[in-house]
Amino acid sequence: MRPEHPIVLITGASSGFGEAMARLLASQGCHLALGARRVERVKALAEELQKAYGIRTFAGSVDTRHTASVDTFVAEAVEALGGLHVIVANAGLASGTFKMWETPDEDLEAMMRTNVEGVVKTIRAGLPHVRKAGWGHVFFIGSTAGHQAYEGGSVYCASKFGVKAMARSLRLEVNGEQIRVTSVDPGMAETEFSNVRLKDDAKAAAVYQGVKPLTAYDVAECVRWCLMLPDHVNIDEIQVKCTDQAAVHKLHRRS
Ligand code: NDP
Ligand code: 8X3
Repeated sequence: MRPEHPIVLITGASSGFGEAMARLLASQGCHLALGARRVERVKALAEELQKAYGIRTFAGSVDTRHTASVDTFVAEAVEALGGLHVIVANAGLASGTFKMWETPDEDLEAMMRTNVEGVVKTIRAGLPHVRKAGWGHVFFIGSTAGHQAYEGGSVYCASKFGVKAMARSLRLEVNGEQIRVTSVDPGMAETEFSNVRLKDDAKAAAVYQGVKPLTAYDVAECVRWCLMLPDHVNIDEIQVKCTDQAAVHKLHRRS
């Protein structure tokens, strides 16, 4: 049965989409488990939201590339909050814009280990608790890069095509249980994403030059909407782009 105040676990809650989802879902009365490597950020956010909305929160350090780190984070969150209903496997990144044959191992491993392996590890650790609750929702955060490949994006696109495949597989695997599975797949959104990818703040700002990109809150709103729909309604995939972006390569720049 749907709980009045679902317990939601979000990875990558220290910035961008994860932080925005935490803020929006807290305002809806959800209890929150927030994780990221920059633990001081998630702790401050959890404390702020607990005070503002009277919800229960847990904040912990997690590196989703590592099984032990994920397992500990999830176990501590479940213990602190008394269960788990919703998993948002959001932690992820792009690292560089390399042609495939130029991709350094470091960037290759960062993307595949976080965007693919980290998602498996997060859901693998959390799903038994969602099953135990008997009602739940798993969110994957994919990308338009999981629908359309582009130059300089071979590994990132591969990882996000992978996310789409995992969401589709999991939906088949939990069919018959009251567990909904949604992939939210955004186009360009202004977060720390481009700063991390390009490792240069001026170049990151130029990505959004003359465009009105999605905000993190636009993406968080997609998650909120899917979650709040009645139990018999499952949104499989949402591809959401800003109006200025008709396709990965088709951007209307005003200046
Ligand atoms: P941000 O860089 O703002 O946020 C990324 C989050 O992921 C941070 O909280 C970061 O926390 C966390 N993270 C990264 N690596 C790890 C790790 N190994 N373990 C735990 N947490 C990690 O970017 P966005 O909010 O934009 O990105 C969120 C998701 O959305 C990603 O999966 C991204 O691929 C996807 N996306 C982004 C789009 C965009 O244009 N912004 C469009 C489509 C999809 P910390 O560094 O503290 O660990
Ligand atoms: C992020 C969107 O177009 O930079 O997932 O790959 S894009």
